[in-house]
Amino acid sequence: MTPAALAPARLRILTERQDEALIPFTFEAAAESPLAIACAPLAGPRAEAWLAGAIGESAETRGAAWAHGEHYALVAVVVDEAGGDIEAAATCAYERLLVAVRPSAHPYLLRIWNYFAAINRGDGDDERYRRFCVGRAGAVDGMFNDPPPAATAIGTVGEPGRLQVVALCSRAPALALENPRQTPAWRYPREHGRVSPGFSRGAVLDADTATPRLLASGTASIVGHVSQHLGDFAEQLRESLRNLEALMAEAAVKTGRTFRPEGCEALRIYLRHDADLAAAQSVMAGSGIPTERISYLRGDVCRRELDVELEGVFAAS
Ligand code: 3EB
Repeated sequence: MTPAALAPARLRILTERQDEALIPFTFEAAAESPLAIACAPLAGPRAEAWLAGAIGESAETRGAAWAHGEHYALVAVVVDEAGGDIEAAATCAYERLLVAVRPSAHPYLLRIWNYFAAINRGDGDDERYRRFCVGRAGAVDGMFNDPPPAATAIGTVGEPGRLQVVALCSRAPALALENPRQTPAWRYPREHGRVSPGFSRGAVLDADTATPRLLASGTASIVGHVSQHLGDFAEQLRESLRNLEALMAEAAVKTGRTFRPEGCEALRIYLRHDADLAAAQSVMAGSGIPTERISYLRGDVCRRELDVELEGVFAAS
């Protein structure tokens, strides 16, 4: 084996709490920490530890958290939605994020998670998710869109109050991926809002090492740019899995490595309705993804007609 093959992975994810994690995610509906995802855990692991070697410095307060490793860094911000103005909150959060990240040793944004309540409230262009997209687009720079990070945007329960943005940053860019079955989100037609959502379908990290990781963005039952299987939960989940398979195939084309469901390190499945848990578990039983790696969370998809979204990390084999 080459020395590179013996070196520890730059990034790896364990589905449990680890004190030395760069990003110690927990899933708990009522927590205040910038790294606690406010989606009720329905089944599976209640934590993800994103490990990235030794952490040089870190800090956490009620409104922000950051940590610096060698190759990767974490920046998280929580913004109060003054008067429920999600557009202004998104602009504020992304301005704060870029101010912290761009002049740092880890200026590249590779993966972003966005959480806020009542994501589908409001109609047409006034829907809160669409206003979030407008606010985000107004705050980011040219580097953000070239290419945009992999991302998730999920609705939490309760009334509008806080916008939580968590970002994985790096010294070096990742390989951004699009899904051949799906229209790039940054090219969505006008019917999906005034501003196209700024995210890539996935990213391959550490493609220069023996241990690449594929990070899949929030993936739903969308083919082209059109939502599929309205009202059919199991088929929506199967379509999301077909999108995930297509993304893995695309990652293989771009890297010359293989990505398989069995290589999944962590998967989050967001369900709009708790009652769909059993159906989700039965579909996932045939997916090849290790059951013990799957966290089922209560969360609203940003398209009101869709009931499930998944995201995850896959180690190359
Ligand atoms: C979609 O195709 C799915 O706005 O950052 C997934 C991942 C989705 C990220 C975002 C939105 C975002 O529109 C929704």
